[in-house]
Amino acid sequence: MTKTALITGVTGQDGSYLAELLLSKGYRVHGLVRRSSSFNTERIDHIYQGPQEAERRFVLHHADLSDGVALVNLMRDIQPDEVYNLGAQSHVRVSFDAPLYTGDVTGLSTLRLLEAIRASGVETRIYQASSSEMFGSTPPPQNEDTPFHPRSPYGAAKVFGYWTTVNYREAYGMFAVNGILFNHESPRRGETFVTRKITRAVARIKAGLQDRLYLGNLDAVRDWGYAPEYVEAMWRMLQHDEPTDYVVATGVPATVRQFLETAFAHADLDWNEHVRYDPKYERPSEVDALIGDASKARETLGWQPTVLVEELARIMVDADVRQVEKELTGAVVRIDR
Ligand code: NDP
Ligand code: GDR
Repeated sequence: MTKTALITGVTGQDGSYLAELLLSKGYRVHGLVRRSSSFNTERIDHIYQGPQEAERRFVLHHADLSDGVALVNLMRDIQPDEVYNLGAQSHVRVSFDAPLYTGDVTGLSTLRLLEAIRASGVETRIYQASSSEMFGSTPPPQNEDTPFHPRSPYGAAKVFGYWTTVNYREAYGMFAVNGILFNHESPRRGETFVTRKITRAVARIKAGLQDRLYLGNLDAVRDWGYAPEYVEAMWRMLQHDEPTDYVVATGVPATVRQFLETAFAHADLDWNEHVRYDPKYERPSEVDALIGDASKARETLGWQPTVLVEELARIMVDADVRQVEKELTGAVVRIDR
């Protein structure tokens, strides 16, 4: 029987890979898209199916996570078997500038979605995109039993979403799970996250379009994995017999500086000649080190990462070099901010 899924945040990095994965498995996929004055569907344009198409399996709906009534209506109309809540204001630095907005969209919206499921009476499984940022200042390695100590409005909002999900599982018997995902990147990563900012700068410096790259803290340690592999873990969590929470990570630490070195070296560039410090990119309180222990996901779901940080940096540089070439030949028109 064809399964139906609803993805919030379908236009984002993870949402686009997850939509591809579910479509490849024969799902009917519904995606929530928020209204924007400019195009925000670039990552899913290649799988778009218009309303005229026969047997359409990918359907987009305009809605916003702040609109609880719209969420109830969507649940009632779509009757999904699985819901993936990936929508969020997901930028940690920005969450210090827009804390209330982030608390609402990233935190409270999880509750809105869970209530929409309850109010509509739909029988569905739900995945909540929880984050390693919830661990904040608790030292690594971090696993499912590690206490949370968030260091940003974003991290605190994700803690609210996490516990709300656990509560709906305990209170109402919902199949509701948290994937506590560590940083995962790809050529589709938003351009203001540090990995993509770096790989895009490498490609532009190589092409002579840019000379300087301004960054903040280079000492932060992160555990960077490859996004297409991480959406596979999300799907596996909802196929398991028991609803429970999982850490998803590579277990391999690297500093921002090491990522820089690998990315620049891959293009035969010396990062020291191009990178400058700008305090603007520092956070009021930083998360120093995140290194995940994903033993539970490996043992229970059989999930294991294959792309580690150095290969990831090379994949992203290669993709950005191709992207800049396309821009230069006029195949893609874009404005850089
Ligand atoms: P992105 O920032 O790439 O995507 C976020 C998505 O949420 C976009 O589709 C965005 O729409 C949508 N969105 C934002 N605000 C609203 C709103 N008010 N109503 C509806 N949709 C909204 O994030 P990622 O794909 O990287 O991450 C997916 C999820 O996983 C997020 O919840 C993130 O916080 C979480 N996460 C991510 C990790 C990572 O390393 N990538 C690690 C751990 C957790 P639009 O395209 O219009 O902006
Ligand atoms: P993070 O990712 O905060 O871990 O959140 P980001 O790439 O923004 O920062 C990683 C580390 O790099 C340092 N840094 C910079 N960061 C940015 N964005 N820009 C810079 O110029 C810069 N210079 C140094 C940061 O201080 C930080 O230590 C991501 C998001 O996807 C979240 O949604 C997700 O939950 C977590 O990963 C896990």
